[in-house]
Amino acid sequence: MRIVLLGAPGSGKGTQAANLVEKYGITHLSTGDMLRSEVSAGTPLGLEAKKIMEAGQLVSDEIVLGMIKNKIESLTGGFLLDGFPRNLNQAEALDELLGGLKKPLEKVIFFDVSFDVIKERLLARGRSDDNAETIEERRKVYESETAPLINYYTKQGKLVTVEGVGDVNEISQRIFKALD
Ligand code: B4P
Repeated sequence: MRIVLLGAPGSGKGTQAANLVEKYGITHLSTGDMLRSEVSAGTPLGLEAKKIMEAGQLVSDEIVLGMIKNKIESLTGGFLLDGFPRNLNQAEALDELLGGLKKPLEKVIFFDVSFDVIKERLLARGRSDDNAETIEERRKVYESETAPLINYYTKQGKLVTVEGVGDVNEISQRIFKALD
C-alpha cells in the first residue's frame, strides 16, 4: 500500500498515521517528524529548519526532497507519507520519483476539518509552533501552497475525502473503509 495523508496542519495526519501503520504494517514517513528530529539533534539543517517552522513557513523543497528521496528509494514494502507533499513542486517531484521506481501512489486521503476545530486542537497541544500567530500563518501557507493538491490528486482519480472531526478511532474506521 502506498498512500499520502493530505490535510491542513493539525487536521490529524500524524495521529491517524499511527493507527494506519499498526493495521497495515507499512512504513510511516513524516517530514514534520524528520525535521523535528534534526532540530532536536541540533544539526545545521535542524538549526535552519527551526526558524522556518516556528514562523509557520514551509522548509525549502530542496531540504525536504533530499530528506525523503533516500528514505523512499531504500524502502521495500508499502509506505504512508504524512505531511509530504506540501506543494505542487513536491507533488510533481514525488510522482517522478515513484514513476521511476514503478511504485506509483495508490490513494491520497484528504482530512476534511474546519479551521476553527484545528485552531482549538493546536492551541491545546502547545508545541513551539502552536501559538495563535504561527497557526494563522500555517493556515495561510496551507491555503496557498497545499490546498491546490486536492485538485491535483482529484484529477489523478486518487483522492478520497474523510471527515476528520470526531473520535480518533472512528476516524480511523472511516479511513480503513476508504482503503479496503
Ligand atoms: P507537520 O508535523 O506535518 O504538522 P502537524 O501540525 O503536526 O499536523 P498533523 O496533521 O500531523 O496533526 P496531528 O495529528 O499532530 O508540520 C510541521 C511543520 O514542519 C510545518 O509547518 C513546516 O514548517 C514543516 N514541514 C513539514 N513537512 C514539510 C514539507 N513537506 N515541506 C516543507 N515544510 C514541511 O494533530 C494535531 C493535534 O490535534 C494533536 O494535538 C492531536 O492530539 C489532536 N487531534 C488529532 N486528531 C484529533 C481528533 N480526532 N479529535 C481531537 N483532537 C485531535
